[in-house]
Amino acid sequence: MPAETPDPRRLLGPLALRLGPRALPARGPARVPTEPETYAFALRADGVAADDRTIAALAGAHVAPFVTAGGPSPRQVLLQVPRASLEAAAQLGDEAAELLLDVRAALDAPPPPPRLMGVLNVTPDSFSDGGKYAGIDQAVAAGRRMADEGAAWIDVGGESTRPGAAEVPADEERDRVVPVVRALAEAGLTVSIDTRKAAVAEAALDAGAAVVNDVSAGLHDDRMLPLVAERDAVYVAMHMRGTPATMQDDPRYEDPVAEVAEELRARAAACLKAGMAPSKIVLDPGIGFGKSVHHNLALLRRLVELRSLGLPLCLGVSRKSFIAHATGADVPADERVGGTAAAVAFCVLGGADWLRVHDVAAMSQAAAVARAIARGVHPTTPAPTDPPVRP
Ligand code: HH2
Repeated sequence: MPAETPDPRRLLGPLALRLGPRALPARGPARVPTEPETYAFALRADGVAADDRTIAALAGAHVAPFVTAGGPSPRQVLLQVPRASLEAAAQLGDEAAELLLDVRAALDAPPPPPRLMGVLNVTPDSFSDGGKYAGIDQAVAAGRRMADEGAAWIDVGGESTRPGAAEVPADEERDRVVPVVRALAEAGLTVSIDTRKAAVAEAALDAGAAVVNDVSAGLHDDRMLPLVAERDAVYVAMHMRGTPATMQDDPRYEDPVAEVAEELRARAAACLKAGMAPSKIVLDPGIGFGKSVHHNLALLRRLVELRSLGLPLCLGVSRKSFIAHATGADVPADERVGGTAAAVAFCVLGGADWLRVHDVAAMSQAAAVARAIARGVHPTTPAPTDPPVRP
């Protein structure tokens, strides 16, 4: 089954990447309140000039200082583009204008509901579901069950990347995952392979996987990005500082959200440079990977800021240790479902596109309720009938 391509609506980031490597958006798109027919995008000032060729091609477009509460910002500019110019340019096939039109469309349409990625670890030692499946048949049955419960992708992993975990040799990891990937793909499910190694990703793609989920965003293995680009697979690029073996040794950030955003932006640029289409890239801030509890909580609280990256976001909060820390109790991983649901609700409100979860049915419900509170239910959703009153 072909992988669903991520929602193409948040493309301001790739557009800015094309304008120049440092011309990246500081903020997402915004309407200009005084002129309803003009659209505005806040970009980083470096590398964007009023006479930029791409901007100049958009008739009537101009660059102005970005005015914040403290006055015009020297670090940001406002790119203003009349709607007519966008449409005219798009008809001429101007690539940048088409991207801007996608952004404009996004302003009018609510974001789609997030989709779920079911976690299926075929490892002896994963922090939550390690050693859970005695054989391939049990693993495949679990993957099918997650798909029935609403998972769009089944994320198969053969190496634990929990804090302190040692690397597993590629051939061992490959032997763990390939039979499960093949069986799930043959059953018609969309399979994601959770690996840092190109050799494992390649074997999984050959066995029918459609998505590569890489916790190192290509930094662990030089061959990963060219492989994914060449195979035209969907790629989840996750943020991590260091390696699982050492990443929790006193992680430090001045501003975790700004720094994670900047580092993800660099990885997105590397993916594009390797030849991946923007519509095939998903970014993940890597909850628990080289981050303290405070860093994780800040990323979740300020998730909406990562939307300015312009690409779909994936979040993996499921059963992670920050949940136990937040409750102040030593809650075992498989008893963190309630905390996971709370975190999932924040992810939904922050604009997550993908949620990587162990408890698919419960998190599908949590995500639907969070979205309904934020946006209301769709008008065609049937109202449930009240249960009969008991005598
Ligand atoms: N977290 C884990 C593994 N892969 N991938 C993405 N994109 N985002 C994540 O947050 C993420 C991930 C770690 O969780 P898990 O697979 O359950 O445990 P382990 O690494 O011990 O197998």
